[in-house]
Amino acid sequence: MERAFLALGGNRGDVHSAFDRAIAMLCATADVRLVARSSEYRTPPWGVVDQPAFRNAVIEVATLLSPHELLSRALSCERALGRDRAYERRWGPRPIDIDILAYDDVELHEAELTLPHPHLFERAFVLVPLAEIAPDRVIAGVRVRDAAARIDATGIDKISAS
Ligand code: A4P
Ligand code: MG
Repeated sequence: MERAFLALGGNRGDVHSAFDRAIAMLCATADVRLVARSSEYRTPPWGVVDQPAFRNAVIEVATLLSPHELLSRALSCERALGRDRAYERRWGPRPIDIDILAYDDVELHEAELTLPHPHLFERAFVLVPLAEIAPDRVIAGVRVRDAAARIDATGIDKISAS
């Protein structure tokens, strides 16, 4: 099985339960298994700042799916959880967003799927939860803990489990 890291984010509705449901759907078949799940973080909106705070988390899965199969699984989970891109603007509010951060050491440069994720190292809302579960993972030659130590994580707050 290959290992992949997925970023979960959302800022509309009950995002915590959307994460639970997304993870259950992603891992509903034997070819995707949950390996690790980070805490959830309240994060200031990035990109379009005039919108509610996000909740973000990162998971690690072991999978037999190819990168494209994993992406289509992620996109169908988003749709099942009520995401409709026709009513959204880029970087705007959404109930759930699932991005593939890295898939093994695969590099892809397609519009449909870019790996590792092109904005990974610019986003504290991704690096902080990723560093919690995979500090020693090296992505594109950079150790996650080093990238996380360098980024400004102002306003990123761990949400205590209830
Ligand atoms: N795509 C290409 N590469 C990938 C990949 N590695 N993983 C394609 C997932 N998808 C990938 O995505 C557009 C297309 O990107 C997908 O159909 C897929 O084929 P999208 O989710 O429809 O577009 P988007 O989310 O509106 O744009 P983008 O650039 O993906 O936005 P992001 O990066 O998802 O940002 N602030 C905080 N604090 N927390 C957040 O989670 N999220 C966003 C959205 C903005 N600000 C945020 C957060
Ligand atoms: Mg996205």
